[in-house]
Amino acid sequence: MPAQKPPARATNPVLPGFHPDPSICRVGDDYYLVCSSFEYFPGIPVFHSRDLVNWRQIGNVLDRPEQLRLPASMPSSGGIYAPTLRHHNGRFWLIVTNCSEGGGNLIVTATDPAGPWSDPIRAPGVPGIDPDLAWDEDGTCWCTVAGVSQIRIDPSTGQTYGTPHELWSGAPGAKAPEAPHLYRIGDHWYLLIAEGGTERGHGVSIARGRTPTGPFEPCPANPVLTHRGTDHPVQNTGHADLVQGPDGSWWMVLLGVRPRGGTPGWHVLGRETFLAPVTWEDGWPVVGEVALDLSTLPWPLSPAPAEERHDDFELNELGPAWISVRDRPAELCTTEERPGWLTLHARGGSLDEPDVVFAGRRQQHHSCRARTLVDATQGRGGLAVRLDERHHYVIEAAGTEVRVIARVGSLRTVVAERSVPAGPVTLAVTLTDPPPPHGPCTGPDTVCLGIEAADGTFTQLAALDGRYLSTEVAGGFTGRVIGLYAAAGAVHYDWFDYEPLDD
Ligand code: 6LW
Repeated sequence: MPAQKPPARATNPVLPGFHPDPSICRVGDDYYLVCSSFEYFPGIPVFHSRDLVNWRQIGNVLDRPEQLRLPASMPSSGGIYAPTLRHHNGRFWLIVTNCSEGGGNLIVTATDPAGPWSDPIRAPGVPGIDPDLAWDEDGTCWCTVAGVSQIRIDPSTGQTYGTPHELWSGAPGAKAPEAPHLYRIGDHWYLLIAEGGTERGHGVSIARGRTPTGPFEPCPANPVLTHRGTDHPVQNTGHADLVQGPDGSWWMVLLGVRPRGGTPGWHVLGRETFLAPVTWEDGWPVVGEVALDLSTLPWPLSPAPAEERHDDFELNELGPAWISVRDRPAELCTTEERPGWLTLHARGGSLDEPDVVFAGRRQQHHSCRARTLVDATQGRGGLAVRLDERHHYVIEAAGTEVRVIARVGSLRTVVAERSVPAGPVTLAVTLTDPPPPHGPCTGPDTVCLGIEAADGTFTQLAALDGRYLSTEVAGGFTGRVIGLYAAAGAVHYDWFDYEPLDD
């Protein structure tokens, strides 16, 4: 890895914000990583890095409607779960479960991970979620799934052979043995799994055997990684994948969360991707600290890639970080109708509907500000902090009226209303630490929603407790996404700006 100018940051999480279930592979000096995307379209973000710390999104695997159709009825946290990315025989292979109706396990391939990826090959004989692909020395491919069981597969056709074979399910009695990955390392085959559930009990365990089909002997030090019952600032650590660097070093990517506030601790950015060093002792991996500060890594880091934080909507297409709920029909979400503006046409009645026309980006910093200039003279829409269709705060414009609406579970309330002059208005949301004093009941953050005058003066209309937009309250597998939507008519956005205030 050549020396380059110092990076802007060397910190965990290496992919902050809603980036769960990381799967990684390396080709030469290049690492590629993918994550789950659930109800969002395009699906499965793909990242590239040379140093495992600075990642740049190079595309999305499922970015064509023919590859991913999520039904209108699908609730949040359905859809695309837990991909595995591998490189074999000069191609990238990705297997993933579409947990929505009519979905199932799918395989796609590409020669360039930036795309295009093939149309999906269905693999109906794969017996569960969290599928993994691993190739034996003779080219036989094994697909291993949560549970943990395994079946032989031809990944080029999706055809499976024989009946599923139980492998090893982690600690006796531990819940949710899942996220298996199978590797040939030295003289052994290693079966890495997550167990204990994706909440505070999450952990990573490993077993080894002489063949890819077992039998598997558990590592005496299992779980090789867990933060359960600790004060570590990163919790829920699990769902991991291993990778070896070109220098022979080993690394683990894993998911974790950063709970904030009083008890029980609320995480609002979803499950994020972290990096940990791995060493080997007696043929078993030893996972190092999941450190927030990665500046002691043993190699020169790449410069941090420029991030998409301001969008003037001057291009025909939205960049790869933009995600929509369920789908993004070109006629409902376009930068071509009014050049230099993003136009959204409403389909459902509000952000409470699973088929809302929405485009946003992941909230990646605990403290941040998002703003947009909206023209809602022909419709109703605005700026949202969205966890799911039942948990979101919005500041919405319609003609000369601006309203703040809070949706929390089955409650929906207009929190504030204000008249504004006719014409475009700047809507703003600022997310910050809750004001002191802090105690056991303090929430994770405060969400301030308001309008900004032409001279930059901010008028706050509401300050809401962020706990109601946390996974501990809402449930599910995603994290906050901040974005734009249309609830009625046509709504035009001149620009969108996302600005980190800390981290
Ligand atoms: C995924 C499972 C998990 O299928 O959560 O944390 C599920 N791990 O492996 C959804 O991401």
